[in-house]
Amino acid sequence: MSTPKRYTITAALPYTNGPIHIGHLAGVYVPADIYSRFMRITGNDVAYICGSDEHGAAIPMRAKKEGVSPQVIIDKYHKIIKQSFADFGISFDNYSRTSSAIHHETASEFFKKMYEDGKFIEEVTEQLYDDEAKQFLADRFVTGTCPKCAHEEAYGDQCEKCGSSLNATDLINPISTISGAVPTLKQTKHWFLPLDQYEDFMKEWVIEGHKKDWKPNVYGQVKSWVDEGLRPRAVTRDLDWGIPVPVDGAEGKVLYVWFDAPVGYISSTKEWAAREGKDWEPYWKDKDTKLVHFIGKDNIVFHCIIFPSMLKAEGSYILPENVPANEFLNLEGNKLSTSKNWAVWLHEYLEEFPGKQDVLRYALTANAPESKDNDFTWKDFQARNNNELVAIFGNFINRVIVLTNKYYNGIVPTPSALSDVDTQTLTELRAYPAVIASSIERYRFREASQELMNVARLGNKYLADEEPWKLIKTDEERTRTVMYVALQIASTLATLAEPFLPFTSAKLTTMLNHTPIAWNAIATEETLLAAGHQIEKAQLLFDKVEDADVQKQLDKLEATKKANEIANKTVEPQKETATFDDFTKLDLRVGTIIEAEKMPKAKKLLVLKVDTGINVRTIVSGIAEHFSPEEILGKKVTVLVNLAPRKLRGVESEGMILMTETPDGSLVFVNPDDATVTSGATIN
Ligand code: B3M
Ligand code: ZN
Repeated sequence: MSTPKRYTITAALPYTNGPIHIGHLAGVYVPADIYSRFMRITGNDVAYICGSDEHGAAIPMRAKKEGVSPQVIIDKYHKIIKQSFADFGISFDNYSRTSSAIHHETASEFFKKMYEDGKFIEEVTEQLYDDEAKQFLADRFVTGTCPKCAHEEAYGDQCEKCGSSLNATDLINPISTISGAVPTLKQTKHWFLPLDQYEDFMKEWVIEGHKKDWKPNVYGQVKSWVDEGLRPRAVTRDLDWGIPVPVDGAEGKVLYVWFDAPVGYISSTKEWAAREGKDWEPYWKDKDTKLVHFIGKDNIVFHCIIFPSMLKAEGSYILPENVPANEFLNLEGNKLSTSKNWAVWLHEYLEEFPGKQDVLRYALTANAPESKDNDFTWKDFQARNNNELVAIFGNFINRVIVLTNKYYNGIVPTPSALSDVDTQTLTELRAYPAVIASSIERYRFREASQELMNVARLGNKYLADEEPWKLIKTDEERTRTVMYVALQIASTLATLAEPFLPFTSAKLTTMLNHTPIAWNAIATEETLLAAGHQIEKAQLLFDKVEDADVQKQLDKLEATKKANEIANKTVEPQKETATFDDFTKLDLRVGTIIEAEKMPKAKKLLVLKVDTGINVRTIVSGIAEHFSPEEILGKKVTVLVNLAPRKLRGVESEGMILMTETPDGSLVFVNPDDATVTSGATIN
């Protein structure tokens, strides 16, 4: 067993401007939780740290939109997010919040230390200003075209498409997200972190120092930015929501959210250590501590360049050992989006799939966007559950527990001499802790989850080959040995599953009625589950996800898509001005459809007989894909009766029936909603 180490493991602080969804779990929190749980159960000293990120523009923007204070927003979503993490077994040692006093104090001290050590450049520069809103524009208060990748919705501090860190004045064609106005330039003082002075540090620490052990998607991104040349970054803002800048001459200014938020990891550690009666400093200052940041790819620049430069500048902190950022998860082929409600929200998932936290943890891990963006589909979710968790893992465990209760009243049987197959199977079993550990230690959680499933496959195959349910009829002694070996595999699964499937591991531990063998002992311990031990009755670990469950989710997303179409429907611009004379030329009447039939060989056309009050006339209308002839008989409609007649597929059409359409493109008649109006009534 390797020498125990101290790990400070952080997971990106979620903004409290909305709930969290499957993308957050897949990208950051499940991998970080697997890593933290694994490090804990293999004997290391772990601080798994997180908290709510409660400053930044997104929060006051949402508060203004909802007509409440930012405090109302952060209190609401801090509570929802914290509960979601707990519901999914995300085992933080501490989940704090950056609105806390200990964080304001820690972030202020951090800034002041750097300020007093002369690590900032104090400069008056021209910044974007919204003359209507009377506010400087930075971060999400301004969008424009990214100068690096031409993404048209880049923010003032970062482009989410290419991840580049930006100054608001870099944006091409900036627009205020407050008023929509084109910003002007106005002078203001800020304190800048001179990142250009940290290029050599970055080259030595990352470009040379982490070439081999950082994930290619992370290393490559950092190298490209360092190669491009680093520029000073303002670490203060002209805002009223955030941590006041703790130096003279900074009235009305707050710390930039990406200066204060990473320091939130430190303040959350301090809060935890105080509660646990520990010293926090070794977790952030002892050179033997391993600091690992779990983030999404859009946070790479902040965790690999800006925050490490701050730590280096402050001078007393360790630097991250690794930043295993994941790429993005998409949902059914589209980018996850809070604003478009295109997401599977964790709190809603649990309402619709109660007790299936581990199923989602497993499906998201098995399909995690570790090296490229990946797509979550409900079909894959169903397959992972039904074909792997139910059919392999659950089936194996259920057979072992049921048969042990049936044959031996739940007592682990005493084996006779092991056969070659038994020995081979147990040898394979004992190799898995090291195999899975190796994948986890290299941040390959997809691979690790499949190795875990291979342990269940090993057990399933062993039982299927040995068929104890038949053997019991002819060879009781051999059956005892087979069931003993199967129970060793089941016990090992309880241990190895814990980081991935904590709820399942707990259920299995209850069924086996024993503390699972320690991860590091499986390879060498002679007995994993002792003969004579009493296990409990079987309980189902997993049940099937039905097609109807999947369809319900797909229908929900379809409804979201339609709602977005309605919300985003662009309204046709007004036509050029018509005079009153132009209007009086149009003769609009109420008409009644008295006959209707399909136009032969023309799928879009219906031939109608319409009583216009003046006469009954034929009108050909392109509504056959929206209405059947039967359903429109007797309908009162609006008719333009003096439109010049024209032949359509050989049929003379004398007029036009006025229609409009719904956001999803269905046609609707424009008709009088008063039944007493008669055909021929003029419409003015
Ligand atoms: N609040 C999460 C995000 O960018 C951001 C992480 C902060 S970690 C210090 O979505
Ligand atoms: Zn860009």
